[in-house]
Amino acid sequence: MAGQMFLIVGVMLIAAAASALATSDSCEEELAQLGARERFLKSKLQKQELLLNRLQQLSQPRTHRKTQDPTLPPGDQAAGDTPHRDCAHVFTSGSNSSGLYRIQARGSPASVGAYCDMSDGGGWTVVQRRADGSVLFNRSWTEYKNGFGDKSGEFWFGNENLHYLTDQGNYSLRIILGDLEGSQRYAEYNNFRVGPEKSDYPLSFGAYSGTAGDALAGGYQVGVSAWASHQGARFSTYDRDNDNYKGSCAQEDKGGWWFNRCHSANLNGLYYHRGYYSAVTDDGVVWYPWKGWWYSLQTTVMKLRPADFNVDPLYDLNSV
Ligand SMILES: [Ca+2]
Repeated sequence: MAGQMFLIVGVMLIAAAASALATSDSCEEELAQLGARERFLKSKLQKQELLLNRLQQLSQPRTHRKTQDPTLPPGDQAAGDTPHRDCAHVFTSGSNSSGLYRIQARGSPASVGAYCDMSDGGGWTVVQRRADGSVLFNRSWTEYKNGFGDKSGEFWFGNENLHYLTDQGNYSLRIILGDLEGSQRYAEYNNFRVGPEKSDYPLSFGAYSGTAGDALAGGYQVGVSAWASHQGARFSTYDRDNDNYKGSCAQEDKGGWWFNRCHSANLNGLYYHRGYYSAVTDDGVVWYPWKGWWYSLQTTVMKLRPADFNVDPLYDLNSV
C-alpha cells in the first residue's frame, strides 16, 4: 500500500515536472513568436512612418515651380527649375514616378531628356533599352555619339551623355536582361565610366555582381579575358573601327559597342525575334555567360545610379 502510494506520488511528480517542462517549452516558443511578431510590427511601423513622411512632403507646396518642358511630348514630366544632375537627383527632389525628365550632368553643355526609372529603388537614369526590335541599332559614330531612338521605347542615350553623366562620380550600372520566356537575369558593375570622345569613349568598370554572369570583364571563364574583356575597350561603330580585331567587329556584329576581339556581350547587336538564331557571325543581342553567342536577348535595359544612392527601405526588396 505504501509502495503504491509512493508510485502514485512519483507519477504525479513526473507529470508535474513534465507539465512544467512542457509549459517552459511552449513559453519559450511563445516568447520567440512574440519577439518575431514584435520585430515584424516594428519594421512595418517604420515603413509606414516613411510612407507617411513621403505623403506629407508630397502634399506640401513645392518650393520650386514645376514647368512643363516644351521639348518633351505632352504628358512627359519636366525636372523643374533647377537642373538635375541625373535621375537620382530628380528622385531625391521629390519626383518618384517613372518617365521623361530633363537632366544636365555637371560639365555638360546642355540639358538632355532622360528616361528616369523610379522603380527598383528609384533614381535610375536609363541609358539603353531593347524591347521589340523597332529601332535599328546599326548606326554611325555620330548617331551613337548623340544618341538615337525613342526614350520611352528602344534607344541609346548617347556616348556624349554617357561620358558627362558618369564623369560626375562613382556610378553603378545595372543591366537587366530578358529572354523569350520572360525569365530575367541581371548584372551590376560599380564605378561604371565612359571616357571622352577624344579617347574614343573608353569603357571602365569595377566589380561585378549579379545572376547573368560577368560578360563585361570576361570573368566567366579563365583565360578568355585577353580577347573577351570589354574593360578599357574603346567604342567602335561601322564607320569607326577602334577594336583589337583585324577586321571590324562593329561591321560584322552590326552595332556600336566597346568591342575587343570581338565580344562577350553586345547589347546593341541585331534584334532576332525568336531568341536562338543562326548567322555568319554572332551578331545578335548577346550576353554570352547567360545564353551563349547564338541567342539574341528579347529585352535589355542598362541604367545608371550613383553608387552612394540611399535606397529607401520602403522600396528596397533586399530589406524585406
Ligand atoms: Ca579592327
